Amino acid sequence: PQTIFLKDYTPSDYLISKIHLTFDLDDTNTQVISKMNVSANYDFKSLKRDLVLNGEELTLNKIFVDGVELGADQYELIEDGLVIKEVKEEFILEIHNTINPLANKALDGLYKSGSIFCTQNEPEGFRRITYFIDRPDIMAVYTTKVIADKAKYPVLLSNGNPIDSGDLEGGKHFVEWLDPFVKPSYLYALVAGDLGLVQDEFTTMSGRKIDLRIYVDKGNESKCDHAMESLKNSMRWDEEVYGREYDLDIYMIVAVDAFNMGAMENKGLNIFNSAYVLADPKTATDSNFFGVEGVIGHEYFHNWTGNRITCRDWFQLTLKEGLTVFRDQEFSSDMNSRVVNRIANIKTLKSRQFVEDAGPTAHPIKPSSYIEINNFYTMTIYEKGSEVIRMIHTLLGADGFRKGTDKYFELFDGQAVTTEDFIHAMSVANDNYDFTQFKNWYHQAGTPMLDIKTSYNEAAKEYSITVTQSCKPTPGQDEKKPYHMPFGLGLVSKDGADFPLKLKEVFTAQPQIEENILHLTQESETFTFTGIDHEPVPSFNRGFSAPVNLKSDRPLSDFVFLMANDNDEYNRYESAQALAIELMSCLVKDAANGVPLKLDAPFIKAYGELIKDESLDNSFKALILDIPSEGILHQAQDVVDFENTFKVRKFVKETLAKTYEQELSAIYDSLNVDKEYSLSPEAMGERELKNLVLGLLLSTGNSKYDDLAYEQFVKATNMTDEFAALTMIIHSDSKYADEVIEKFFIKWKHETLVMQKWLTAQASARGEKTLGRVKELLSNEVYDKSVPNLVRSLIGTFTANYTEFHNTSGVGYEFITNQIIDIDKLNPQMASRLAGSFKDYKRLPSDLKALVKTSLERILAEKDISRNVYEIVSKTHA
Ligand code: B3K
Ligand code: ZN
Repeated sequence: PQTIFLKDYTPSDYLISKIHLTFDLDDTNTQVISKMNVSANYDFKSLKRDLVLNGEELTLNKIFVDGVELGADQYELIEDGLVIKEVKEEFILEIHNTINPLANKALDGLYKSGSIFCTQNEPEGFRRITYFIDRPDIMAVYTTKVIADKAKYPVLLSNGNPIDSGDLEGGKHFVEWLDPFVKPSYLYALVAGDLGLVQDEFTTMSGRKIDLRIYVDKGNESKCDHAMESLKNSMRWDEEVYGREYDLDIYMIVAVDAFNMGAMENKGLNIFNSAYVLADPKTATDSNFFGVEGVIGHEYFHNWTGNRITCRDWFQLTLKEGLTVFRDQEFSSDMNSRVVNRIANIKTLKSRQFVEDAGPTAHPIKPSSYIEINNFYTMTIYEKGSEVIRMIHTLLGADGFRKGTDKYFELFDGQAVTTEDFIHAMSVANDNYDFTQFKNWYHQAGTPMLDIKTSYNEAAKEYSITVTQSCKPTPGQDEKKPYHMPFGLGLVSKDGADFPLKLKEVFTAQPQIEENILHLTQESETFTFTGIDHEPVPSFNRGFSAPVNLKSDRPLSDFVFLMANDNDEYNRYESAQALAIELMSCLVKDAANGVPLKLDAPFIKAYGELIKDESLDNSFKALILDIPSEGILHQAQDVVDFENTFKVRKFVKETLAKTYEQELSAIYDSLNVDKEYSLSPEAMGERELKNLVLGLLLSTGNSKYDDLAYEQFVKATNMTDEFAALTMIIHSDSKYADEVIEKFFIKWKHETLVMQKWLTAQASARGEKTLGRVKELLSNEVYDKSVPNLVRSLIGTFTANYTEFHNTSGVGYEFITNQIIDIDKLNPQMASRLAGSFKDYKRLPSDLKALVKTSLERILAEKDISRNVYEIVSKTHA
């Protein structure tokens, strides 16, 4: 397979300014007619006269140029497209082709999800619908006429506004849509089905009424309230915070079950994975509700950051994704508890993006090459991309950032641009702020490490910190230049107050400190603060102002102090985590060396203080009491020790739970009261803490808590409590496990989103029988390997079940290898995500490494593996 390089980018020779599409829909034989206005992009004399169009999985029927049909010598079908020979400077190109939506299991282009026709065209799906210059810098006005059987497909949708409709012979009907805004092909969408509709209205800041529509499978209409509420909140928020008003008269969302990712921001016609639309208390957990709000917001915010201004090429993906994730995170923070949301976002970043940045597929947020662009919809492009935008926000301040986005919309509306253009707008709107060094974040991969040394000079009342930054080599990048980053700092006095920060000397033109944020720019630099009358406890990287790892010479007692006293709530959480990681990492070594495990007494005490602290918000308390995950602990290990990490985590939970059994039990009882269900942050916090506490109680091994969990399962009136109990009962291997698996199945087998949870709970259970169970579930009536959500729930979950996937017998690897090969034949994007689960290859103990090597080589030896899987597996193997 071929590698594509950013440095090879050149603008297209030809442009397409207008396109009219006609679809006559049929399961296996859909007729597509595309009529396009094509013109030279440059001085025609200098151009090659062959027009090259992309096209995949298409059957070509006819081609017309300015109304005249082309003969066989006037065009050529090539491997991935079509060449029209000897074209004119300007002409109308009409192409007739046929596609087979039912056979499309890659879920890219036009396909069927159950009985619904739908599309997914980002990044390169449009070429599976018709021949086109399928790249985001070709922006056109689209008109679509959809024709289909009226009884089977009463609802026919495309982008923009409906302009015509009517009945046709043979029981068919049509609707014609016009989207007045220019857009790239990846934002094109079409939907046809017999769908239920939920409607509402939003009045914009200029007083326009927008028709809001959510289309779902009939019967699911009652599950759309939260999505609709979230949509209206998003629209209002983007007006208030960014001054952005919605532009079309109608905004549609369609929910489908078979979808490769969360959702898609097609202009005026978002298509969503049903998991991010449908939610009611009986079937969705609190975290599902959060997910709906976040994804609805994300797709809505794309209308300005992504659609009105799009990417010039796919190397710029973070231009729209990093920025839009930042916007959706801020939206969620404004709708819910800011600190809880921030902690959740950082948890995702650390547990998933940091791992990516340290592994075989590490890449900068602006990559310089790819084999398959679908492999670059990553945690790095999205989540690290968002942290980079957040740093710009921190550097410029909220007002400066808003000036920057205003400038960005002013300069680039209606265009396909680059990350440089974005930075340019930010800079010119802020007195030409110098981002030269900051741009290293865009082209360097890897998570920077800050090594911090501190010293206190009592006589001079001065406190110094020396920060040395480094970043390990990543594939293709041996040397890294220092980053410019904002570094939140607090110097906490013994009574818990912050010392005012006053720098002794200022040595650069750029201010080095603003609002307790230091500007780090050098490989190593020392900051000295004056007027510090006793030795403070430093609180580093407050608010997680820079996405980095930290190492310092501070004693563990500092963490204990900060857990209780830091004025930065995020760092209270972070200190608890850091302390636990430190101690648990030592315990993992002890376990490996056969040393009996013993938990540090000051830690046990500090943890108890948190349990007893009634001033803490329940959600925050649940987060801070949740000890670091196995995945986080693995990051601190040179060679990953799956068994002992699992064992230590279990030991720590058990020790803490046994020590504080009474207090925990009291918390459970106080929260386990009959109350009317509510989605308020308080009510969600209560459920979260209650379920965390139940998990701790179960780890004591006392069978009375098995009964308690069972009681919660049986009595639960909402999915949060029901699913939490189900999972804990299965995971603690309680005597009720088989019974709850069966009961839950019988109760919910007709709700696919709930069955996804059921699969997840089983595939994440520890113990050797899990793999057998997972294999059995492959043939369960609710499982279907062509539906990505089901594959993620069963197979994807198993790959994150560390002890079973990495079982030393190799059976876990063998199973996943077979699944990757099998699923790749249907859905390469799904298969390549699964292939990512071998990312720890280089850090595995030698016996496991040998097994993974065999697996990787077996996949590479398969004939016809997709580019998607090839890229991930070959990079992992390299
Ligand atoms: N832009 C889409 C992602 C498309 C992924 C294609 N493999 C969803 C989003 O980020 O909003
Ligand atoms: Zn996005």
